[in-house]
Amino acid sequence: MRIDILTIFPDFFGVLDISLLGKARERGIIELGVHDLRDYTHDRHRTVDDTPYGGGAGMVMRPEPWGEALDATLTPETVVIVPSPAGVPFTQAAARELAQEKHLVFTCGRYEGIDQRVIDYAADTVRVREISLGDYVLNGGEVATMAMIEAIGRLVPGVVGNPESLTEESHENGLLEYPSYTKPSTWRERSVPPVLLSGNHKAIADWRYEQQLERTRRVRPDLLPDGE
Ligand code: 6GU
Repeated sequence: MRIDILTIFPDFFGVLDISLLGKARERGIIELGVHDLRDYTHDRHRTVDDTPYGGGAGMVMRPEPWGEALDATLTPETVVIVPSPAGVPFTQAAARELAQEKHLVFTCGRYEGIDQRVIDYAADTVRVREISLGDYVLNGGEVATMAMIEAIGRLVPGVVGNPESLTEESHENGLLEYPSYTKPSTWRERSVPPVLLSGNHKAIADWRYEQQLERTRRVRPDLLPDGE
């Protein structure tokens, strides 16, 4: 998979050199390009924003640098991801779908957003997804892009060594994860639930499923079908 990021804060993405994604890049599974939007400006001040037509607070990103940046980056196979609090909620299902794509381009907007014509222009030629991380506001798309790349990147085939570790997590079966324990079996007078030491695989699987249900009912009842 190839991922390109368009941003006015390219330094933000230095952390993608390390950890799991860094290894995937070294192994050639994921290719990453980070591009400074200001490289596509032509004025002395490298201007990327201006006041909104119709008035109102804040600044809007001008379309010209975005147009040139997209022209230099898009291919017919690209999916453009526009991080925005006004987008469709990001989910594990969305991450799974996007992990199958060949090329993702993240457009990190700042200020009050990007001139809408940029998004409409891109949507004329490629698939565009406006995606939100949740019901709160970030200053720009950079942190949201980082979160999405981490969620998507670890689902790209070959990135995580043991693919089974991906199927037992929160959200993969529609429920929150069961609690985990490791050695020692007693720590500060707290013991590990005895069933986990029993060697009875069926009993352990049943207990873990019950824990998933109990936790989901308690903290995320919205994830359960009605009546559970
Ligand atoms: Cl994707 N972007 C911004 N700027 N704010 C957000 C968001 C995205 N998701 C939640 N808040």
